[in-house]
Amino acid sequence: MIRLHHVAQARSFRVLWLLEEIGLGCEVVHHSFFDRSLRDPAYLAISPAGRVPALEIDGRAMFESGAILQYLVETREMFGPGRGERPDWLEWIHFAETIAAHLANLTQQHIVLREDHMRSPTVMRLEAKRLEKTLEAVERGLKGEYLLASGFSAADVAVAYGALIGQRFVRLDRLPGVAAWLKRLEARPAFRRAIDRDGPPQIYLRDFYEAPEP
Ligand SMILES: N[C@@H](CCC(=O)N[C@@H](CS)C(=O)NCC(=O)O)C(=O)O
Repeated sequence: MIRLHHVAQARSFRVLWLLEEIGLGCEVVHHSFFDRSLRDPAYLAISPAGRVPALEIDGRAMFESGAILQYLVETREMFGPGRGERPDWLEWIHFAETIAAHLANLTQQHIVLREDHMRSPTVMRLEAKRLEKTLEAVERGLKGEYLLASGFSAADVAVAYGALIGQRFVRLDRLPGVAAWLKRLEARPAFRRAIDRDGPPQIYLRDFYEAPEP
């Protein structure tokens, strides 16, 4: 049995979604950021920094969402790059974490730091701008309907998580290509199934987090 360790709205959604696309059944173990379960020694044995995702599969456990996506694509031979596209595919799989670094900073600023005196409006504005730049790169990089000319791939899964959460910090009005791509991906039956299994929201409770004016 494949077992995914997951927190609703976290990067583990990438793995949940790709497993649904491939059609691999899995048990989802729902964790919370607030109950210390990710710091339990048993969990640290499979995810050494206590992060999600972790995936128990093929007799071992794996951490790092990009590595897990790549492993699933390579072992199940689905949703990889087309001929000649491997460099682009790898770039996008890893660029997903460039986007996610800004999401993590914005999440910390707007959500994790609860008191106003702990937050920096400058960092909030700067990180929202830097996130927007990464999404502009996606806007320019789209090749028709998806990131790769050959069609839907795990690269869309990896990067779309960034746009999905990123739209809570950056308005997509100026990024019509990204907005249309996201809509197209959200209409996929596997995406809908993954959303149904995601669990109640526990990180992002607002539709939009505005950076304070200077
Ligand atoms: N690069 C890692 C990042 C994993 C990560 O930081 N996940 C966050 C959720 S999006 C987490 O588990 N945070 C819990 C914590 O920092 O304690 C990946 O893509 O798997």
